[in-house]
Amino acid sequence: MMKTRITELLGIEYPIIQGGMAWVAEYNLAAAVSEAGGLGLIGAANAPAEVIREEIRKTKELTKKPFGVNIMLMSPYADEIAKVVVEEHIKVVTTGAGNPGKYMKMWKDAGIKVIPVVASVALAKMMEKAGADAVVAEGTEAGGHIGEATTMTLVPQVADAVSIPVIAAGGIADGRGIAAAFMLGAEAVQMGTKFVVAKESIVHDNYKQRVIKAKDIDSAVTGRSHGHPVRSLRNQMTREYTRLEAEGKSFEELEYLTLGALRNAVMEGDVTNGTVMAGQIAGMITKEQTCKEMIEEMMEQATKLLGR
Ligand code: TUI
Repeated sequence: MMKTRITELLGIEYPIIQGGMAWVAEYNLAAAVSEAGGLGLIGAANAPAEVIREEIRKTKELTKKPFGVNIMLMSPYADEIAKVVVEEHIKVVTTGAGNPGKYMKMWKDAGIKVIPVVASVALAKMMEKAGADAVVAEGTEAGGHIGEATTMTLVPQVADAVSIPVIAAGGIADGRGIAAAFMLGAEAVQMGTKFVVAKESIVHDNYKQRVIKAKDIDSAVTGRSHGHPVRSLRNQMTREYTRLEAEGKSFEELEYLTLGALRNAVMEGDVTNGTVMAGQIAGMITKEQTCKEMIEEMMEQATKLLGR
């Protein structure tokens, strides 16, 4: 148990939120994190709205504790999913890869707690003005689609700029990271890469082993030249992408190369030509554990460090 404005807002025991990772954040993982006292999230990513409705219903069968849905705003189904979360009485929505302003009124009217993921102070302030209940300040250490600022620089600047509570993300996977985030002004953390290797995570074992064996400098960022930077573990796919990017290939051509590549890595275990999205902290993640073991171990370490 650790009380912050975030644990109070969301009705959770520990200030730990699971990232809404594409393909990874499905109902088994979301329910396991929520059951362990954190906030589990279903990652809607690019999935059709009816698939997400099913995921929500399956999560409800596994846990009575609070959980949320992350909506990836570049998804062609974002508008539909924005309505599904209202229809299914979801209590918490986080958003990524865009500005959720146009959905804010509908969600607030439905009593949903809205927590946009931001990568800049400007968007954090805009979101507070639009009625957000909190923001996730995600640093460039994170996996997947990222911004430019580091967690160390972004979190205190966002905390100074807004009055709503701030959740830190990017580069956190143990109690030291949680304690450090609190020192920077955060009142909770969001973790993705750590939960990829959870026992309850359905991710293919090849993918989990790549994360577990990764070293500090094993990730690479592709897509910067097109304004869609994505961090993943270096492999044949990132090398090929980087080569074609340097040749000046268009965003569409590169997207074709990676079409389905994340699914192939997560579901089929193709860690050679697939996209193995992971954050820089992968180098510190060395074993598979249950979500409960992860959360309890990290919270024990964090509370000691924070002297609580
Ligand atoms: O969204 C994420 N991480 C993601 S989404 C994703 S799915 C995907 N797959 C392939 C290519 C692209 C996406 C994988 N990982 N994190 C939250 C996040 N949001 N990080 C950065 C941002 C962000 C960036 C710019 C949010 C808003 C923004 O600008 C909004 C605006 O319009 O001003």
